[in-house]
Amino acid sequence: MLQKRSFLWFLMALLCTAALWMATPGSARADGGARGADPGKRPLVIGHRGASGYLPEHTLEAYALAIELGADFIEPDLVATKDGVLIARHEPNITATTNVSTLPQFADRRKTRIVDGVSETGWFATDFTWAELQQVRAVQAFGERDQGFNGLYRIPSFDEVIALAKRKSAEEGRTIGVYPETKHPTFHQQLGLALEDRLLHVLQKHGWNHRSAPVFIQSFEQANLKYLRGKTSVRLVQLVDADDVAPDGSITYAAPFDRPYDWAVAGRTGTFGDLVTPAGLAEVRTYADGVGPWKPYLISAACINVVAGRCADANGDGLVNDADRRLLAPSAVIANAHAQGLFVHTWTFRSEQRRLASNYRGMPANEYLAFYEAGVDGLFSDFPDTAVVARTLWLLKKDPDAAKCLVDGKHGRQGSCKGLRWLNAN
Ligand SMILES: [Ca+2]
Repeated sequence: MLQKRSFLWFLMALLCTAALWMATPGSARADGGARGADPGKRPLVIGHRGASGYLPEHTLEAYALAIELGADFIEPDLVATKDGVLIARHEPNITATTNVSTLPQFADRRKTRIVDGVSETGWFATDFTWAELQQVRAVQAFGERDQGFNGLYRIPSFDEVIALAKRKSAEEGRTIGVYPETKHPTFHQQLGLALEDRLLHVLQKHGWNHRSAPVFIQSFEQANLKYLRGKTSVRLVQLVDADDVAPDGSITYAAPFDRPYDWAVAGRTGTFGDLVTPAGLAEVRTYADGVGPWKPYLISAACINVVAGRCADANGDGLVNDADRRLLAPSAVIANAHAQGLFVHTWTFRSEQRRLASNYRGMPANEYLAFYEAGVDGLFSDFPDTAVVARTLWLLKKDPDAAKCLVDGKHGRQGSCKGLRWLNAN
């Protein structure tokens, strides 16, 4: 997978594989077609904030590692600096993901701001210039993950993330795409730092502002996607959030995770859940190409033991978490989205034991297998290596010929398959 090959060689292999695919009426093609909006495609593995399970999120190093581990796309969340540069951060508030609170030169930048109706105190990207942010270094935001890389890597711009994707594409001999998210579009618009045109400007600079570019633009808000639809043909994805999952596995809603924030501002009622009903999906289809529901919308899990209306420790480890839940049957959301011609990319896959429902028996690969089997077209993972291995296992289960490719390498599939690289090539 990490071996290099020339672009020409890659192109020829791609054409041969495509030709064989078209000519083969076998199970693999039928399986691909069954997934609706993306016929013939394998599910995409999207490196969520890079390989953020291993390295501090939203750094060039985390993105590069995700690519080395086999991710098809890397995911930069975008916020704006004071001087309008789009940078990769999960939030305008950079306190939890950087060392900014420890830098004396920026002590006076600590502020309280309202983000989507919620008061937050900390250091905000919108109070720093791009040049100033070069003094800041990223840290691992998850306490249970390796803190040994804290303070080493800087914050990249979106421009640099695309440049990395292009550079690594050439090195790897495969196309690596970017999956930017407009973070808190209304917040940025209210500050005069609207993200949308800036995002398109950077894509345009790199020649990636067109339909077939390896780009998806995602947002939890709706109005900015509708605006973007009028200005670009790049594929757009409506994200669908929620607050939590009740003990019975039903999805719960509480501000600010109850509805898109632009709905709240405009006085539109309803919840995120409305967007994944058949009527909601039909609305999404008018401006977007895909939908990105939180994974419990697709397969939820209920508490095994409920005491006084709350989840109880079912596995006896003294903790109450996802390991104390049992999976419910998959919902109809994927089928309903595919019926509308929308693809489905879901999130977020994480390997820690406490995040895995009991059915997965402590094996992260089992969770990926469940969602691939349910028909997702892609998923966001903090651990893209596991997502890629699980995809190979899934392909082996679905297509008996895939095993020949795995074992025989270039001799399998009439000389067209290249072992694991064939299995994982999109
Ligand atoms: Ca437990």
